[in-house]
Amino acid sequence: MQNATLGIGVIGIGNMGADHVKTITTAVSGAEVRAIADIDLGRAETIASGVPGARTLSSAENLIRAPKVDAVIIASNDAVHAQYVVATIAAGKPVLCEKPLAPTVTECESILRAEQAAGLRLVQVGFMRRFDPGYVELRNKIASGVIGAPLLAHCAHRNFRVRDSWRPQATIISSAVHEIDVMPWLFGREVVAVDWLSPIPADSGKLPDPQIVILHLEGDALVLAEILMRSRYGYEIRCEVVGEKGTVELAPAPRTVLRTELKASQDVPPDWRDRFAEAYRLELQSWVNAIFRWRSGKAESSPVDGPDAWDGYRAAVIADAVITSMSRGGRVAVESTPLPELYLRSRAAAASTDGRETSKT
Ligand code: ISE
Repeated sequence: MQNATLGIGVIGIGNMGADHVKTITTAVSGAEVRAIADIDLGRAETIASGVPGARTLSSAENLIRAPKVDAVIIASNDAVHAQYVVATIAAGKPVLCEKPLAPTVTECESILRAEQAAGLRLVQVGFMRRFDPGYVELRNKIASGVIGAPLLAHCAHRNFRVRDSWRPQATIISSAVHEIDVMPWLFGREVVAVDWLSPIPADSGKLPDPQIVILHLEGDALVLAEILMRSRYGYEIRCEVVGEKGTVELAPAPRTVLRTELKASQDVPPDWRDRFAEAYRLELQSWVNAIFRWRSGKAESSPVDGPDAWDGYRAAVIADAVITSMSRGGRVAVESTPLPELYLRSRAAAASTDGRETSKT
């Protein structure tokens, strides 16, 4: 690291990349954005011009190699995630890759191989819900045993709208992938099979809206996830977990209720950047803190604090099974894969110190 401030390079400056630049610049301590790369050079320059000390680099590869870049955020098109993640691992730098880690299982496997060859977990995946205070509380409540063993979850994942170019598979890889990641984490159980249902066949040429994704978890638990891509009223995420002796549910996200002129109302956000703003901030701050701890040689052997490449790979395996169910119908089994030594060690260490640091450095 050049000095006490961590230098971050951001690849891909669409909505999510720009949002990360803003959050790091205004709400994360110990880090600054020093380089930005995007195929749209004009947009990259516009964003960089608003960030003191940041400049645009001509390619993602140059950004990854740049000496002033200590750690990399990948928020580019999903199709190039794997190639940039592998290049960042080769450079020995920590990387936070937006979800999905990569759209295919094969690409995720290439990332796992690269990390294992490096002998170090360098990759964190942007499953930000694991940092959302509501989801964290949900998980703690389930773990406390207050609702008894969790039996079932009802989820709703509603996008305000999506572009006409969205294919049915994208709804799983880009949207349902969050339930696919977060539900096993909440329940502490693996997914063993999946089902996909929609009144609109995936090969009809229309977006299958609505869909139900069913995750069968170990121990006979079920997750029913409604995936709706065009709610037309806003972005909303719901989750209620039913246990043997009670239920626990995410509270509606808005913090206020407005009462005026004989009406009470709450805002519905247009998208995930609003809804999960605090989760993104905590995710980035935890990642930066973990990199500092790793650099200082403290306990952790890795600059990752949150979902790692193995979690990204498992999500891709499960998403792939959902897409198979979508195309051929019926239940599809999800094979369990033996956890490689590198990931086994980190899970054992996390189990002994469960709880996440969210304070500033
Ligand atoms: C979007 O790409 C995201 O990343 C959001 O987190 C997700 O909720 C949404 O459905 C996706 O379209």
